[in-house]
Parts: sequence; C-alpha cells; structure tokens
Amino acid sequence: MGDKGQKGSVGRHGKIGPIGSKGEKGDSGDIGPPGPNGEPGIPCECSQLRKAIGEMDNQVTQLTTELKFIKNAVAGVRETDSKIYLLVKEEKRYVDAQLSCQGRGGTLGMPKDEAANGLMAAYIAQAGLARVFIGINDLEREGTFVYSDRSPMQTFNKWRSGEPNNAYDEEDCVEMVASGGWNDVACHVTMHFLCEFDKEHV
Ligand SMILES: [Ca+2]
Ligand SMILES: [Ca+2]
Repeated sequence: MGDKGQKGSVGRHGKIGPIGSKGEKGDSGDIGPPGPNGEPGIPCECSQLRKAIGEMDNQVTQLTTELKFIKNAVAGVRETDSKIYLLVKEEKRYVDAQLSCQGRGGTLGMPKDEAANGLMAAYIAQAGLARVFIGINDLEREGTFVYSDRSPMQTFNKWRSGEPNNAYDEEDCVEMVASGGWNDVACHVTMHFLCEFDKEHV
C-alpha cells in the first residue's frame, strides 16, 4: 500500500441559507415630555358683550346727535348731508364777502335747488335778516348769471318778479331775501352774507 496522498483544496462556499423568521415586536418607547402651555383664551360672555356694545353704539349715536346740535347752536350754522351753511353777520361788499367765505374754506352760498334755497331762506329769516349776498353774479358777462364756483345757472332759479333787472346798469351781484327770492344788486353795496362749505372738504 502506497503513501497517503496530499489533502485536497478547500471546496466552494455553499449556498446562502433561507431568510430567518420575523423577530418579535419591541416594547413601546417612553412617554415624551409635556408641551409648553398655550396662550390664555379670551373669556367670552358673548351675549352680554354684544348687548353692552349695542348699548354703547346707541350712546355714541345719541352723543353724536347732541354734539352736532350743540356745535350748530354755538356756531350758528345749518347743515345738510353734504353741506354746511354759515351766515356771517358782517357787512361786506360782494367781492370781500366771497373772499371771506373762501378764507374759511368755502364759497358764498349757491342755492342750486329748491331744498338748498329753502334752507338758506329759513336760515336768513330765523336770523332776523332781510337780505344777504349769495354766490351768484353776472360779473363776467352781463345777463349771464353763474354761481360763484363758475358753474352755469341751470333751470332752477328764484328770481323775484321783475328781476334780474340790472338796475342803473350796475347790478351784477345777487342777494337772497328772507322769503327766498333772488334780486340782482350792485356789488359795491355792503350786507351780511351766507357761506357754504362742502362737508368733504371741512
Ligand atoms: Ca347785471
Ligand atoms: Ca335788481
């Protein structure tokens, strides 16, 4: 019997075995730390609040009305939704009267409809005045009357009968008498006057 032969070389790796079975589920983690506190809420007694606000609204409305009344009584003005009228008891010529109104931020009163004319007339009558300058003239072209804002005369007018008559060829300015009628008069005479202001610009 001959000698034992040499050891053979290492064989090839075997095949990878099958995947093992799934492990068991782990334990739940610890509870996290508490979050920060929220902002405090607004306590709401809503129906009571609404009632209180409603009452305040009423009070504000009432005070506004009273304030307007007092303001008007003190200033002696008349007001509509869009205009404020102020009777100025200083005797001035037409041009100076217009300048005085402009200096206050307005113009001479321009009655452009029945309502405005009526309000102005009542104001003049209540003040016990007979006549005041209003913002109408035919200074630029004889017989063509315009308002002091240069807007042309529309169909509305309150000329007294026989007016405008341009008496003595010198009547280019206009007065309103207490009954609300208009008359052209000389611009150089002096009388009280009525200013008008747009509420938007006051
Ligand atoms: Ca005239
Ligand atoms: Ca006249």
